[in-house]
Amino acid sequence: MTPVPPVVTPPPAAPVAAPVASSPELPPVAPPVPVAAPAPVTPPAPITPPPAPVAAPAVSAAPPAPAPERKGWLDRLKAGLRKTGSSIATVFTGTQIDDALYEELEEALLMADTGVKATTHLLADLKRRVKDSKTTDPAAVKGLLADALADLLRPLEKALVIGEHTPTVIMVAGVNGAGKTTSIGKLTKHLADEGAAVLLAAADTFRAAAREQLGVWADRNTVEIVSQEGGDPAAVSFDAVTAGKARGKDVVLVDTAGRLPTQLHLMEELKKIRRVVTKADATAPHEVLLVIDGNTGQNALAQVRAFDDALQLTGLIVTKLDGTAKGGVLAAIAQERPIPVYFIGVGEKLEDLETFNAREFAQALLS
Ligand SMILES: Nc1nc2c(ncn2[C@@H]2O[C@H](COP(=O)(O)OP(=O)(O)OP(=O)(O)O)[C@@H](O)[C@H]2O)c(=O)[nH]1
Ligand SMILES: [Mg+2]
Repeated sequence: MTPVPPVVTPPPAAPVAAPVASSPELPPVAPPVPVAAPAPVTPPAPITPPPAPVAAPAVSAAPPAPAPERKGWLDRLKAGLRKTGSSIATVFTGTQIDDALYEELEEALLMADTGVKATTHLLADLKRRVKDSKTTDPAAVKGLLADALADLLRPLEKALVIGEHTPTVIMVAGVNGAGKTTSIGKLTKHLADEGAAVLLAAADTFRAAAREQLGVWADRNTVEIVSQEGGDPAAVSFDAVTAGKARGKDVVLVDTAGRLPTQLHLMEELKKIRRVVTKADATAPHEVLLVIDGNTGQNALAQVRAFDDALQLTGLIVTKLDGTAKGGVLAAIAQERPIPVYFIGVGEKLEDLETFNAREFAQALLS
């Protein structure tokens, strides 16, 4: 491929202005770039390329213990999933555990986008739990269902680890409007809060507005962005990874344009981005994330399959769970294509990205 001159926009409020690369070549040496984390106390430590990552950030996505601030968003998640919760809850309002209860539950789970396979699995598992515990109270069955669901979802719980590679290159894909760019903005804050230096790559070169949108998130987070007017998305990604290496960034986040899995030429374009990123760094991409809109129902599963087949996904971000999502699709994914859910999106603001916890999610869904 032909190297294309990157347009590097430095963060607007960087305390030490990194020299703007005015030459058409990639910056030859890593300039002392301040870590743009919003921690005011930390002096801008110059990053020397070879030694271990700045704070050896093993950013863990799975929280050891739920912090108090998790409560606020949990309420939002519960509110978003309320419809599912209440339709499942009515199943358990009867006086006995009988076939009618299980039939109603089956219907409610299917309505919640759980899909046939996961629903069948959950019902069989639940019946076993009811039998083993000799439960006779329908209200107690709800708790057993929460256990069954949490167990089904648990394999999706995984921490996003950065720091093993410098930079950790994370490619982000998904259908149009799924929430890719917003999630990248939120993820940038999450990573910066952990002390990681992040570089954004505007590989959605399809629309000028897409570059600008990512630029806004870069500004909000005070991080640098590599973009290019009307360029080739693979070339932008290549430049970004190269720049990330040169500047000792901890993470390079690559935003791509939305596309449907049926648009084969666009899926080929994604594969090309992936290949070209590997040319810039033989070990990259280290993560390939699919962003899915929690409202898309069973179609989300089709998206997971198609993007996984094309790109070998390493993780998912499920967005808009604060809205009208039914939530059951995560069970379907766990059953049929268990790819880790690193984060869930529960709003449009910077802080509205949360790590996924199977137990919390099961409880929110059934609350
Ligand atoms: N309520 C809510 N809205 C969200 C969430 N994530 C994203 N959105 C909104 O969804 C819309 C689309 O988000 P984008 O981030 O632009 O989606 P995208 O996947 O980058 O879109 P394209 O690049 O056009 O394919 C925006 O209005 C976002 O504010 C979320 O977790 N909750
Ligand atoms: Mg976008």
